Amino acid sequence: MSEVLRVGVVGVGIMGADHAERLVRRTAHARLVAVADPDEARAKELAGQFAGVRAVGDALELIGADDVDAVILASPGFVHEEQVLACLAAGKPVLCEKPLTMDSESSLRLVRAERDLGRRLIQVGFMRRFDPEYAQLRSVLAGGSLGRTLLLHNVHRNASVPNTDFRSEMIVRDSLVHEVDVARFLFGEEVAAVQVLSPASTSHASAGVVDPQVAIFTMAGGGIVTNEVFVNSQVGYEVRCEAVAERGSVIIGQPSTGLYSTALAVDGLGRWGGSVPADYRTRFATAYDLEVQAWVDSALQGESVGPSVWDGYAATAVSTAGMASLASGERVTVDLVDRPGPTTPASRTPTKEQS
Ligand code: ISE
Repeated sequence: MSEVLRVGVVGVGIMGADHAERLVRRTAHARLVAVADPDEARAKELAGQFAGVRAVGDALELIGADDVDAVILASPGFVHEEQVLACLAAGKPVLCEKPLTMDSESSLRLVRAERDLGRRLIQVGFMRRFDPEYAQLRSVLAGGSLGRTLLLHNVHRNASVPNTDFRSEMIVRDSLVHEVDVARFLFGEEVAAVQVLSPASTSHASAGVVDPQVAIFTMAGGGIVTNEVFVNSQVGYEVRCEAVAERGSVIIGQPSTGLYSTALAVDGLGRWGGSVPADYRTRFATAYDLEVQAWVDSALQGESVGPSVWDGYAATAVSTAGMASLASGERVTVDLVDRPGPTTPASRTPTKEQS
């Protein structure tokens, strides 16, 4: 391939900075040209870490810039709708971090906007689909050797979350949404209903915040998915998934360091083991790298891969039902419109430079 995709990153928080670094150091056929954030000083600080990258304050200015071929949105979910629409209007491929938007209606507007455009430009950042273990699990299940998939059991733990302004719904919308996509990806069908249970909370959560939460999905075909999400586990980042099928089960995300490591602990006894990753950037580093590389390659080829705007909408619809269930404790049916017909692949991106 002899072309380079010139990329702009919107949002310079944890994921924006991580993607910027990835584009500069580990992504082939891509060049980071600009970063945008309303906090311009922070944008400048990030841009300053790389040669030839400029900082702008206005996301829409970055999206419309002539030297930006494609955009990664790592901004907060409540600005995604406007920014994704601007990418569609400019005809630019966009990799939008999850959640696609904050509610079903706005996600559906994006499904319809892309359909009206007539070509796929939106990829949603459900990176677990690119994780080698999840991908392998899916091919085992889809291969059919274990028979029909009946159950999934997911565990999703973060060491901690910032306590200021954190609300229980954020566990559903920002964390559980990954399990929603995993369930849809592994079963190959929609989530029909969701119930979110509120066990006793850890003393490490802020007052009034329900943490951990247990969510139960009923899939369209009748399978059940159990999910524990615990964002103040104190220990580290743990993501595991066990699939149970008619003739066997498969577990992914078990700790394996490849090393058998020993050390002397404070009590004077020897210990063996490995370490728990601190956060998702470490645990899913390979998945993020593969996700962004696949996005860049597909944008250059005028094709489209990975989770679509429909996947983003379907996940938002489950989160919307999940937040209602968190409030009521009841099982809530997921409200999804009929899926529109397929859009054609993205046409070639308009401006490219030769490498
Ligand atoms: C965060 O936004 C993520 O996407 C992480 O993968 C998840 O583990 C975390 O709980 C979310 O807040």
